[in-house]
Amino acid sequence: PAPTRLSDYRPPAWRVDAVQLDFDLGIDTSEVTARLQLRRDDAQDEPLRLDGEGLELLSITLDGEALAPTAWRYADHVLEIDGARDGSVLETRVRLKPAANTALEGLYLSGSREAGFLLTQCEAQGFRHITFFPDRPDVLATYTVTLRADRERFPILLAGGNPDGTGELEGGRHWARFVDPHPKPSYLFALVAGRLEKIERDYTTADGHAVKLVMWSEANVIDRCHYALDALERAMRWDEQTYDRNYDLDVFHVVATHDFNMGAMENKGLNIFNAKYLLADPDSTTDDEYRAVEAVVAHEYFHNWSGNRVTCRDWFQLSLKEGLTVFREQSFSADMNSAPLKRIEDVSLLRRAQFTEDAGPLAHPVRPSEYREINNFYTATVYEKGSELVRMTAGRLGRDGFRRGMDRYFERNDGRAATIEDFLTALGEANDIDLSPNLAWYGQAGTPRLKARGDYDAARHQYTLTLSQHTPPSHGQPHKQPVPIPVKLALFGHDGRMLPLHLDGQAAAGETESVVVLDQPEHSFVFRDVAEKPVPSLLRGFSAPVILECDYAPHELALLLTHDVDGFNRWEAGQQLAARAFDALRDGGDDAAPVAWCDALAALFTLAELDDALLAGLLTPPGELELADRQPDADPARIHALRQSLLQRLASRIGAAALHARYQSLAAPTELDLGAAGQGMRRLKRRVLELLALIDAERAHALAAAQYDNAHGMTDRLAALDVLVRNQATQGDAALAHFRARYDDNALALDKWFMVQAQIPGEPALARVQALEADPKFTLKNPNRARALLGTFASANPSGFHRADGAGYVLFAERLAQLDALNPQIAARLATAFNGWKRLEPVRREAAREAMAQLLGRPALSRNLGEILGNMLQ
Ligand code: B3K
Ligand code: ZN
Repeated sequence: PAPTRLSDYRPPAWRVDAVQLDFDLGIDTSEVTARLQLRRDDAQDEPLRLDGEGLELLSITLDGEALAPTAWRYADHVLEIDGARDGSVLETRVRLKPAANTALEGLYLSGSREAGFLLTQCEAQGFRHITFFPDRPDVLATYTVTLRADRERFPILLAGGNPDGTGELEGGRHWARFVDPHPKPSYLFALVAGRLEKIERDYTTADGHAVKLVMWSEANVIDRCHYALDALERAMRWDEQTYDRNYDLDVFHVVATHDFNMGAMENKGLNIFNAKYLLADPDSTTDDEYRAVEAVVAHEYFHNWSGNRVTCRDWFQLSLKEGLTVFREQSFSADMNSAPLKRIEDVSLLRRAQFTEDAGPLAHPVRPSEYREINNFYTATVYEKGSELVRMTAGRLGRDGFRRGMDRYFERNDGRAATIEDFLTALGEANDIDLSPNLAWYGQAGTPRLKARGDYDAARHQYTLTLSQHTPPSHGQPHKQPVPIPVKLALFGHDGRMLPLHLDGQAAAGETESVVVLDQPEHSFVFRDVAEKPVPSLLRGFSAPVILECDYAPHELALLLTHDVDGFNRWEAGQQLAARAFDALRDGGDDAAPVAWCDALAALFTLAELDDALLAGLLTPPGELELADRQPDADPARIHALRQSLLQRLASRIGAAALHARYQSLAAPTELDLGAAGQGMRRLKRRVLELLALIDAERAHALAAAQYDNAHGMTDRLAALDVLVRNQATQGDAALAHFRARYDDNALALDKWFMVQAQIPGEPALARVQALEADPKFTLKNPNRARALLGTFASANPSGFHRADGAGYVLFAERLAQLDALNPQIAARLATAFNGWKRLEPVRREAAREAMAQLLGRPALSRNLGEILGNMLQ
C-alpha cells in the first residue's frame, strides 16, 4: 500500500456528531450495532466512506431504510455508501470474533475462555475492527454505549463515559449503558466485560466535582491495586495544582490486563493498563517498577487533558499529545521523587532508546512526514524526544510563562483536534514570543551535534565560548537546518566554585548560571571579567537533546564530577569521563581518563554526604548500547569485555575492603522502606555488590546468595538473583529454581525470571533462550512474556544477541515470523532490535542483513513488520 502523507491531509468530508453503539457480547462472537449521526462538509463532494477491517457485515440501513445491494460497496477495508445526506443516520450491524483475535487490537479476550474477560484497544486504528466508522482522530462524536451480555459470565460491564442505567434482560442476560458527553475521537472508545473485582475511592476535584475512582482487576490480584490508586490521586491533585486541570466525568475506571500490546491506554473515563504498570506489591515489584507504575498512571491520567480534551488532528501530530504528556509526567515524577535522579533516568532512556533510534535507518522526525503503519510510530522519538522539545519551550518561557501558554492552549483548543502549530502558537501568543523557529526541531530526524570550544584570554580576563551545530544527514533528509539549541551553562574555577557570569547583552550579570541559545550554525559568546581559565559546565540539566562534543581534559571532567552542584551535570561529567576512559581502553590510548575517572569516583565513594542513589548512578558508566553508538564497526562482544574491564578497574581502585564494608553498612533493615532513602540504599547496595563480584567473586556470590535468601522485597531479591545468574555463580541455579517455584502463579514476577536469564552475557545466552522457549510457561501469545524473553535477549543483551556466527539473528528472525502471524504490532516492535545493524562490524552486519532480508522475503508479512524491515534495509 502507498504511504500516508502529512502533506495530503484533508479535513473529513463526512463527520459523525453522535454515535450509538449496542453490543451483544460473547467470547466467540459478539455483535455490534452502530447508529451514526452524519454531518456532511458542503465544501467537499465526496461519497460517504467508512473504515472497517475484519468485520462481517450483517445489515445496513440508511435513514431507516434497508440499503439496496447496489447502493454500497465494501472493499479494501472501506465501506462506500451512496445516497447519504447531511443529517442522515446510518445503521450497521456487524459480527466480531473476540476469542480468535490474537492481534490484541479491536475487541479481544484477555486470559482464558473460561475465566478471562473481554476488552478493547482502539488507538491508533482499532475502532475500525469493531464497527464501520470514519476512524480518524479529527472526527469527534459523543458516545452512547449499551452493553448486553450473560450476567453469569459477564457480571461487570464497563464503557467510557458516565453510567446511565443498568437492567435485567431475559435468559439470564443484563445490560448497562454509558454516555460520554465529551466529544471524542474513536481511538478513545473502550469497553470491558467479564468477572472483575474492584477497589474504589471517592474523590472531589478542586472545582468541586464528586468522582468515583475505581480500579478493576481479576480477583487474585485486586489487593495489588492500592499503590496505583494512591498514585492516581496524587496525579489528579498535581494536575489541579500545576495546570488547574480538573477531571470531568463522574467516574474514572482503570482496568488491569495481562494481555496488552503496550504500557497502558488513556481511553476516556476507562483507562486500560498492562498489569505490569498497575499492579504493585513489595513481594513482586521492584523499586524501579513502583516508580514506573506511578509514572504510567499519571501519564494516562494527564492525557485526559493533553490528548482527550485536546486531541490530535491527524496521526502525524501524535507527539502533540505524547511528547506533551511525557513532559507532564516527567515534571510530576520529579516533584514526587528526587528531581535530579528522575532527570538522569529520563536522559539515560533518551540516549539508550531515542539517540540509538535516531542514529539508525529507522530515524524519523518527531513529526514524521509519512508512514505506512501508524502503530510503528509510537516511538522513543515521538515520545521522549517530543518531551524534550516541550521541555525546551517550557524552559524558554519560564514557569509562569509556560503556565500562561498552557492555559491558552487548553482554552483555545478544548474539544478540538489540534496540530503542533496550534500548540506553539498558543504558547507563543500568550507570551508575545514567536516560537515558530522551534518547528525546525519537529521536522528533522537525527540528533544534532553541538561542538563547544573555549578560549581564555588571560590578559583581558575574557572567556570566549564558541558553539557550533551540525545534524548528520538521514534517509530523505540530506541537508539539515540549524535548530535553536538552548545551552544552560556555568563556569567553574579550579577550586570547584562557580564564577559570576558577565555575558555581553545578558541582563542578569553576576549570576552563576545562564542560558545562551545557539540558533545558527556557529556563534561565539564572550564572557567578561573571568578571573581564571574556567571549566564550563554545559547543557546543565540536559537543556537540549543533543550530543555535546567538547574536548575537555580528563581532569576537567573530574572537576565537574566532583564539584558540579547541578546533580544532573555531575552525573553527566562522570558519563563523559567514563566514555573517554572506555575509548582509551579500546584504543590503547593513554591512561589519563581511566585514572581520572577511577580516582574521582573512589574519592566520592568515601564521601558520606553524597546521596546513595546518585552515587549508584555515578558508579554506572554508559551502557553497552550507548557505547556501541560511539563507534563504527562495533563488536558487541568486545564492547562488553572492555566495559567489564573498565568496571573491574573501578572496583579495584575502590578496593574490595571498602566495597565490602559499604555493602555491610547498606545491608537490609528489617522493615522494607519504599521511600526514596530505602530505594537509594538498595540501588547502591546492588551496584556495590556488582562491583565486588568483579574482584572478589567468591565473597560477592556468597553475599548475593544470602541476600537472595533473606531479601525483604523484590528489589533485593532480583538484584541478588541477577548477580548470581549473570556471573554464572554456582548458587545461581538453586536461586533460579527457588524463584521459579515461588512465583509460579505470578505472571509479572515470572517475566523477570525470564528476563534475568535472557541477559546472560555472551555465547551462553542463545542456548539459554532456546531452553527457556521450551518452558511450559513460555508463550508467544502473551506480549509481556514474549518481550521478557525475546525482547530482552535482542534489545538488552548485545553480547548475547549479536553473535559473530549470526545464530542469534536466525533464531530471532524465525520467532518474529511466528509472532507476526499472531500479533503484528509486537513483531514489528521487537524487530527494531535490528536498527543498529549498520554500525556493526562487517561479519555481524552481513549476518544481520541476511536474516532481515530473508524475513522480509517471506510471504504474507504484516504491513507493520514489512514497513520496519523495509525501512531498516533501505
Ligand atoms: N496512547 C497509548 C499508546 C497507544 C499505542 C498504539 N499502538 C498509550 C500512551 O501513550 O499513553
Ligand atoms: Zn501517552
